[in-house]
Amino acid sequence: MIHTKLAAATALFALTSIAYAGPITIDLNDWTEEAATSAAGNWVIAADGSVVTQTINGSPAIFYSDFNAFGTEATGTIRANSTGSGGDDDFIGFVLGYQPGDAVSPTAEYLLIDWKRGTQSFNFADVNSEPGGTALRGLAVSRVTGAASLDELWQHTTLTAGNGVTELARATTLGSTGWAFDTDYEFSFDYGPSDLVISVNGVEQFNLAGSFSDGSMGFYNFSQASVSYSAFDVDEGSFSVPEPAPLLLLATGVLGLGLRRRKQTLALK
Ligand SMILES: [Ca+2]
Repeated sequence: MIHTKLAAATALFALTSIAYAGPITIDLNDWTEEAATSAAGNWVIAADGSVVTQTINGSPAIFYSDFNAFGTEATGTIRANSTGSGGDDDFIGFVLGYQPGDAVSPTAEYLLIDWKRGTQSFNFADVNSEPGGTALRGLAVSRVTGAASLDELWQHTTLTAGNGVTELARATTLGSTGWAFDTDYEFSFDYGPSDLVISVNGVEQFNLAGSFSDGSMGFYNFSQASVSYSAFDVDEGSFSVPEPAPLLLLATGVLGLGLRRRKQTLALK
């Protein structure tokens, strides 16, 4: 009996290892766009699937990956183009732990990494007559809960109970610094169930402990046209993640394995 279980567990473990090993090509054609309102984003993907450009100065829009972010170190680049931007100064960024439908889901929970070029007060007057407020210049990590409104995403706050945005931290050196036009910013995210480290151009900006959710990584845009995003590398992260449930049940009984590191190596197509 023991031998049978061991053989089954070994076979499963081998299959799992195979599933996550080796290079996987990122093709942005396999990613998915989503927003709470129609026509919020227009994501134009380059023919080779390596870059996507969001062209609309509009409501919050997300373009999310076909892989989960836990256990990975994912690197992506943002570039806000001056051409076609109208000289605007709004939000660009990423989401982590994003699940399909989260833009409108009352049970959504994901992380928002957004970066505002200029401080600005505004009232979207979109729902519940929520008050206007100020979006601060700089880079921050926030937790989005439920179907956050435009004013909540703008201000990083909760204005109507049951959903909202809670700012967790502002960046070490970019917390009150706006992004610049026509400049490549390489973001690296090392993400696990209780840890998040984010670097920008090799400088650590966040090192957070907490309780985080798995899901896609995604590109985020709020009221900023002509922004190009790329994701060209995903590798094994530093933080362990739980085994999938069926394997965990087998492995804890037979092999004593409770944790693993997800091995993913993805390369630019
Ligand atoms: Ca704008």
